[in-house]
Amino acid sequence: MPIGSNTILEGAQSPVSVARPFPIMTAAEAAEHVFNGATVGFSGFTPAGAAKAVPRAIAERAKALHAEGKSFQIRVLTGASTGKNLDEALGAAEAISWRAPYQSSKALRKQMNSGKMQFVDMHLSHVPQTVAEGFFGPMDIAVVEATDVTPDGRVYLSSSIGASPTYLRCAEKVIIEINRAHSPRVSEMADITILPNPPHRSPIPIFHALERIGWPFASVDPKKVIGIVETDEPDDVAPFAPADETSNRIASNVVAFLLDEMRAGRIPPQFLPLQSGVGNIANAVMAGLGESEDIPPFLMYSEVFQDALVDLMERGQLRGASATSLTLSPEKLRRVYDNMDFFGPRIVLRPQEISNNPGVVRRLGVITTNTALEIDIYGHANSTHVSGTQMMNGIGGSGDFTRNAYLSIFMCPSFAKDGRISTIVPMATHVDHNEHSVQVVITEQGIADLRGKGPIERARTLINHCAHPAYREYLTRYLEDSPQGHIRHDLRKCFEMHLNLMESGQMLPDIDLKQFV
Ligand code: 0RQ
Repeated sequence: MPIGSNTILEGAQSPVSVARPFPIMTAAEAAEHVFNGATVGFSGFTPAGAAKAVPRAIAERAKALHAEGKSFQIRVLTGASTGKNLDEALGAAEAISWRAPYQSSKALRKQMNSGKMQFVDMHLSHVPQTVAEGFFGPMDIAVVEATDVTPDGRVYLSSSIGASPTYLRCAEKVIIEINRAHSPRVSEMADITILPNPPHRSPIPIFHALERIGWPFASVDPKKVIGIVETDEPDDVAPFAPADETSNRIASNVVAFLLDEMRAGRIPPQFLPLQSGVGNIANAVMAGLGESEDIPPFLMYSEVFQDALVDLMERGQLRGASATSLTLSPEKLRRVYDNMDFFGPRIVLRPQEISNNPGVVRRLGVITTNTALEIDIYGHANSTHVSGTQMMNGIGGSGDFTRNAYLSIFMCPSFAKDGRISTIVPMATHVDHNEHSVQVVITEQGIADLRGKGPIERARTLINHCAHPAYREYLTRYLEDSPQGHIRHDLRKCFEMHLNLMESGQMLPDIDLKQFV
């Protein structure tokens, strides 16, 4: 039963190529429609399905205008991070004045951390509603990658759904990149609905990770489409590096923890759907779950379908996955496209307000695994700001899932930068996930199960099980010497390790770094 109103037309079940009434244009011609100060909504959730040729052309236009001494910057919304054709290209051209909701670009990081660009770090499930309600003002242009668009306005999206259905609906003008590098059959995975704005919402009828409730296409008013740009470019998703020893140890601790939970009856024998963050640790955890003979074949209710999951699905260890993007390296994506009869029914791609929906995550009982930069001894996790000031990527979907998890797990190595930094600290310099939402912390050192423990017990467990041994004595002393309180903190010393790092390049200047090799 479709909900919402992705219903300009209903019923088509597979892409139909028909003569298009829309003008075909070059990327440079399309870029001419983007004016200085415009708010542009691009497709893309990770590099998957990101617009490519038009953002590159906008970057070129910005560079040319800047060379003439003219101002040209735009406000950029996407589903999440993108890649070299979008964030890196526009960032290098200094063509972005304002960016939301997530990024992982070196160029943009530099600009936002030096105050040259504004960045709004958001929960990804909030993005479509925020745009639809007009909180960010009008959206001038949407640039969306698709495999096809029909004259009556069905847009068959490519390898990600993200916020594109909302951008197509809300933008005043639309440019569509038709990318032939994608299989047109990718739309068999799409399940698209747009939630109506409050108070017109009803429960989202997803009772199983693979339940479908919508349509295989997004909708656009054909009158808004100013042109089509044709491309033939794969998503620039880099393959994962082989997991290092630390990631493998974290992965085996996660597997051991989940097995213990199953044995104790706190995870049912059929298991519960999993969410996984992105990155090398997350990839190693997924691979570790697949290798364990004791973990039953499971489902994912997550936001990103990444490389390790292709193998797991082929081996039958992963029964199915709900996500919003197919973030696969070219080789893995080709394997999926070449075997659509197998993968098509097992993967559902949803808009990000559904893939990350708090109500659905809570209902399905999702077990979440995310990564942090630092976690304090009481369980507050910082996933975004190095030393509380320098933005790394953003909160992404980690908050959507963590806050509503059946079981929320945070993972990180116990140290960074060859031991100069402890990731377990007295007080987090920025809090993305607080002690109320973080239930379990896992490093390569061990597992801290914080459930049911008061603050002091949480601190002892975290220090003894997760901190690197080189930092345990300092952290224990900090805890025991701090003034009594429900939470013990010494406000004069709580950032001593961070201050040491700033001043001497090492959180504890006296420890021998050789022990971390
Ligand atoms: O530095 O890049 O110079 O080597 O931070 O750290 O350990 O390689 O971990 O790549 O998985 O990233 C939290 C950023 C972890 C990521 C974060 C340094 C470290 C290294 C990266 P180098 P690792 P990862 C759903 C989930 C938020 C969004 C999210 C993230 C670099 O997982 O962005 O969860 N999460 N989304 O050396 C200073 C510390 C440090 C540190 C690590 N305490 N201080 N530097 N580093 N800890 C997905 C989406 O939403 C799309």
